[in-house]
Amino acid sequence: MTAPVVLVERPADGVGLVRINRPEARNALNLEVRRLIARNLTEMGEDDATRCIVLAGNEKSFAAGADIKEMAGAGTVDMLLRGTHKLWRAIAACPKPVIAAVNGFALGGGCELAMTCDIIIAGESARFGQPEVRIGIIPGGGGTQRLPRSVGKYKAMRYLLTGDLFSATEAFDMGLVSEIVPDAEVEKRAVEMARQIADLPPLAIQQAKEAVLRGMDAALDAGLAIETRASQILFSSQDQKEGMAAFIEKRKPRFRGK
Ligand code: CO8
Repeated sequence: MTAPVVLVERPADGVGLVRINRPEARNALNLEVRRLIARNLTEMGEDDATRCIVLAGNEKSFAAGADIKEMAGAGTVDMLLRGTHKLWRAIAACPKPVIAAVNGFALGGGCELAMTCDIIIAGESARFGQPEVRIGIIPGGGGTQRLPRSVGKYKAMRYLLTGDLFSATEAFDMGLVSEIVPDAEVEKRAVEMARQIADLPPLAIQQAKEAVLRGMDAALDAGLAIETRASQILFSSQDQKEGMAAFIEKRKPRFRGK
């Protein structure tokens, strides 16, 4: 029997782990992998017990891009019918925080997948890149939009137009990576941070994520209005009362997600 191409673990403490598992293809994202990632993130997004999600690959590769062998012979209509943009949208729409644990290659669709996540923890030898132009296409999972929004036009163009790969340190210096850790500790650190987030009041976490993402696509005034509303809404939550009471009473809060 062949191993599933995506593995799912639900460790205790509100953390869900989704692992891409195609080591023989450097974790290339074929349609099945993308469908399973989208389905699992959607399910975990709706599951009250899951408060933060870690998306990981293996020690050699987070994901080496879309599966080139699967699309080499495809025509425009085939690509239209595959409708992979809907899968990317479903992944990006997950309301819970998603942490990418990146070891090895995060290339093409793999780099784009990491960029749909909210936090990127990278191993020291991780390699990022959008090498699509080298095979006659351009990024199709948001790379031409999310990379410049994350690192600025001139750094983004430098990599999008040459296809050159860049290191974890370069990614960190450009603002694409949240934290670099030794390769062997990537997943451990991602799960540790996910647990830290899972312990916090989930409504506040979700509102924070939504305010950042919606605000990034808006003018400052509109973004500030989104933040103001989200922050005011939280004053109706039990967790706000509990969090502030616990601070005043000098005790640990017990958040219920309500
Ligand atoms: N797709 C399919 N198979 C792959 C892929 C891939 N992206 N990457 C690696 N593999 C396979 C190789 O073919 C090889 O298979 P086999 O053993 O059968 O020959 C196996 O994985 C191991 O690969 P390598 O021997 O090449 O391993 P190395 O460690 O020497 O190199 C690299 C690893 C650097 C990751 C190298 O494999 C590589 O350059 N891969 C391709 C990277 C790339 O170009 N990614 C971008 C793909 S396109 C994309 O993501 C955007 C799609 C947009 C779609 C638009 C929709 C509208």
